[in-house]
Amino acid sequence: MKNISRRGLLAGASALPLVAINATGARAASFHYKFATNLPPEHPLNTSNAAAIARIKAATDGALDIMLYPNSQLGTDPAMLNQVRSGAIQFFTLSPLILSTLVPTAAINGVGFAFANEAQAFKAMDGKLGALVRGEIEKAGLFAFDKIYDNGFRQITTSTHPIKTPDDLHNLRIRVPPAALWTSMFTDFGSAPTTVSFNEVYTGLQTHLVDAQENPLAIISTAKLYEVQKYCSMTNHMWDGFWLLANPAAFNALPADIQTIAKREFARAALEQRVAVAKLTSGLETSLKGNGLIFNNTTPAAFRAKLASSGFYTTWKAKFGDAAWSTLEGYTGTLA
Ligand code: X2X
Repeated sequence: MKNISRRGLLAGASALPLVAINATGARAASFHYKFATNLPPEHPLNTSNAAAIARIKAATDGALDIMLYPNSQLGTDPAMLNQVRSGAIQFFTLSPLILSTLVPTAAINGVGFAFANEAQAFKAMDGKLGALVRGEIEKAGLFAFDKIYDNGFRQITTSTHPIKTPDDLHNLRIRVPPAALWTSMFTDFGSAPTTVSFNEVYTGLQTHLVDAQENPLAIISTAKLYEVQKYCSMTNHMWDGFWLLANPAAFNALPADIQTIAKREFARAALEQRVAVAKLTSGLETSLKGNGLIFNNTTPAAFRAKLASSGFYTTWKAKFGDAAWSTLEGYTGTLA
C-alpha cells in the first residue's frame, strides 16, 4: 500500500479507501501532488512553500507528499494555468493579473498607483477585495487559498536609459507579463510593450529582444536580471501578489483533516513569505548597486497623471465594474 501510485489509487478509488493505515498506525503516502511556481528556488515564494510542504508531510504522516517545481520547470504561466485546470498540476502560484485571462476581476490589484504601501495592499487582499476575487476564482472552477503571497511593488529596469519622467517611457521596448492590464498600462505610457513569459525574460533582455522589464527588487535580484540591465528606476507603479491555486478535484480528494492541515500551513507560509520578501527587499537597493545597477527615484504623481489623462482609470473602472472598483477604492481612496 505504501508505494501505491496516485493513478492506481484513483483508478480503484471506488473500491479502496483513499488513505490507508499501515501496521504502525501511520498513514501511507497516498497523495503525490505537484506544486509549480515561475520563480527561482531562492525566492521566498519557494523557500516559504518548501517549508510548508515539509510541515504538511510531517503533520500528515507522509500521506500528502508534495513535490515543488520552481523556475517554470513545468511550463510558462499560461501553460501551467492550463495544467492546474486539467489536474496535471495540483498546486500553482500565479499572478492575479495573469489569472485574469480566466478571471477578469482578478487583475484589479494591478491598477496603476492604486496602493500606497504593502500594508494597504494586504489589508485589501486579506479583506473584502481579496474575498471578492476568490469568489470569482471559485466560480471559474479553481480553488484559491485564503492568503495571497507577496510579489511586491514593481520597478522598471532598462539597458538604455533611466526612467525619470513619463516621457522616458516613450517608445521604450519593455517586456510585460502575459496579461491585458500590463499591456494597457504601458501602451498608455506610450511605450512599446512586448509580452514575454517570465522564463524567457533573462534571455530576452540579454539578446535585446527587449530593452526593459519591470519587476519587484526581490525578483530582479533572485533572477539575476541585474546581469543584463543597467538602470533601475523606482517607479512603484503597481503592487502584485501570487494566489496559491489548487485543482479543486485534487484538493477535494484529500480527507478533510488533510485539507485543514494544508490550509493552515499554506496560510502560515504566505504570512512568513510576506515578512521574508520585506526583509530581503529592505537590503536590496544597496546590494543591487553593488551588482552595478544604477538607481533613481521618481515622482509617482507625474506617472499617475499620465495614466489619468490617457483614460486608463476610466477604461479599467468600466471593465471591472462599479462594485469591484468601489471595493478597491474603499481601501485606496478615489482613483477615478
Ligand atoms: O512574470 C513576472 O514578471 C512575474 C514573475 O513578476 C509574475 O509572475 C507576474
